[in-house]
Amino acid sequence: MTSGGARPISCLGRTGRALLCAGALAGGGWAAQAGPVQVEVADAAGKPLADAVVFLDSADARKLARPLAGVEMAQEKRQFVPGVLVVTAGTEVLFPNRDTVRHHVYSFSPAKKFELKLYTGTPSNPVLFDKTGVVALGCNIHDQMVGWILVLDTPYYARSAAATGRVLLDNVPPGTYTLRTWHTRMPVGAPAQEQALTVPATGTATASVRLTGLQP
Ligand SMILES: [Cu+2]
Repeated sequence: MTSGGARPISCLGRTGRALLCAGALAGGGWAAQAGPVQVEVADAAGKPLADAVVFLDSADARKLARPLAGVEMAQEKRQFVPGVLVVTAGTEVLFPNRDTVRHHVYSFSPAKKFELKLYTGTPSNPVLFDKTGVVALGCNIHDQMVGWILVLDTPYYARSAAATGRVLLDNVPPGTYTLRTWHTRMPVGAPAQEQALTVPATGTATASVRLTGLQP
């Protein structure tokens, strides 16, 4: 099961040692060896797919994830901006309304159920996203408004580029990860598609993802 004999593996073993290792990583440790991960995302037909969110999960990654600061999901011209927001668990998000009409933002998603009743301006209380998962946003007044917040438990995530479907994740420490990919065109409630990924101590890790079951 183990690979890359030269690579420090103390982090990958028993949980009792994992904390120590996360500390070493944060302090520089073998983070210096962290390398790039390149992922190509395509649809079932092999066509490059933009705007997929690719993220790397592992026990060590979870320990390094921190809440983000100053994050907003605005409403402009009766749309959520950005349409897709990626945050780490524990992040508080403000929902400023930059339109002159009132919005009434809600989510019924298991990862976060909440409601911001009819408002203009910025509600003073941010909404805390403390559970991982996909949060689908809607507005009670404007049925066409749809937004997404993807709540992750890892600092390693990025979005696939237009035209190429490529994702580059920098400074990923060596180790074994679960590479997960999510897209708004996946059926609502579907889990992110997953595959294993090993990041070697040196060189670039590469992976290709084919997302199946996408909606038009
Ligand atoms: Cu609205």
